[in-house]
Amino acid sequence: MAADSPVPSLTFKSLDVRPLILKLRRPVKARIATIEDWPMILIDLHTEEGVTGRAYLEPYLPKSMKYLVPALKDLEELFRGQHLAPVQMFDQARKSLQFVGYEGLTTIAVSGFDMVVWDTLARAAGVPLCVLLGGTVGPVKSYNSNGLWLQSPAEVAAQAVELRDESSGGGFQGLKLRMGRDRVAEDIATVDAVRAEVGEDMALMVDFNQGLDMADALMRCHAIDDLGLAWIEEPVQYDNLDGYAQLARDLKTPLQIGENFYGPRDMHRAVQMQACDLVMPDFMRIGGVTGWMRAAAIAGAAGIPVSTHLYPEVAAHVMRVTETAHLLEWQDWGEAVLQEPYRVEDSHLVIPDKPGLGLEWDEAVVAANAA
Ligand code: SMN
Ligand code: MG
Repeated sequence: MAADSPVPSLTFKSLDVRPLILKLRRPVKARIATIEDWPMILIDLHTEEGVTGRAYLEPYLPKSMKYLVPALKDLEELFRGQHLAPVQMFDQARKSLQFVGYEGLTTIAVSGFDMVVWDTLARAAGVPLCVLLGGTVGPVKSYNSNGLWLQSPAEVAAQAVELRDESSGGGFQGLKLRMGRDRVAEDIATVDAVRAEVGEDMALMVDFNQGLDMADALMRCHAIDDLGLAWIEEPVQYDNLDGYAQLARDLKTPLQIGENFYGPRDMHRAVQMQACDLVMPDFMRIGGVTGWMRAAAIAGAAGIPVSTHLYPEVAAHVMRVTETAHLLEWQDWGEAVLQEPYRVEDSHLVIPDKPGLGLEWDEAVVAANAA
């Protein structure tokens, strides 16, 4: 590499991998699971040149950290002394695990590794990640996904107002509700109650969190098909692409899937099968930044709008270079460990003008919540 390159040559030295558990302010109460403890794995990448990058994983189940931490430490062994090149490292890391399969925990570990490599490189270059990726710093349209779990219509409606007001300016312009109460009438009553509080202009998305079988999904999705919803998310199990293709054909409301795509090829398959109208990959499953860029190219070529799932900081940067960028999912469950969380203004996430992702840990919070 030329000596005056704006991206310095970096050598991988070591990885600090620290599991912790945060208490959720508004526990997840979805059809698929109840979550009160939010597991996080903080990943710090050190280079021989003294640059340190930071990223994290949020793997839902505290027990999964028992497998993910050693998997990340294995990647540390694999890359010690290597030149830092995120795309090449991504392919090498995946190939090193091909024999046991791409899906599941291996992809989650590789995705976390990929995110921290990209952050390190952007920090060394002295630019925000979105700039390194060929974009510019700017606002990213977001909706608030911080709550609206399976509670009573009145509770959800009151919380919708709270969530709307978590953005400065005129407040959030989109909210996501969770669906799948015992009776479909309760779900409809919840949407109606929220509408009555936040008005017609608020975009409302609903998420069934894979909670329905096909028979229930047909009945329930048709029952809510005229409510003017922005999308219906994951009504059935994530890998039932035949079922999704049928629902996508039958429904007027856009069908949203993607948080369970393991790598870009899963998105390719869903697009080919016309299993959805919208996609929303998750960073720990799609393959971090590298996997996102490859998946975003598929969605872009197919003309399918792309939203994000969790990891709002990484999401903000890649959305600036995503051809069919739709909406960022704002979610602040890991915010307590950040010295300076990203801000939301007028329903747009604000990318700080800092190198990389610009994340610094609050070490007191890390120490107090170590798992
Ligand atoms: C979700 C995300 C994380 C935990 C539980 C539920 C949900 C979403 O599927 O899309 O935000
Ligand atoms: Mg979801």
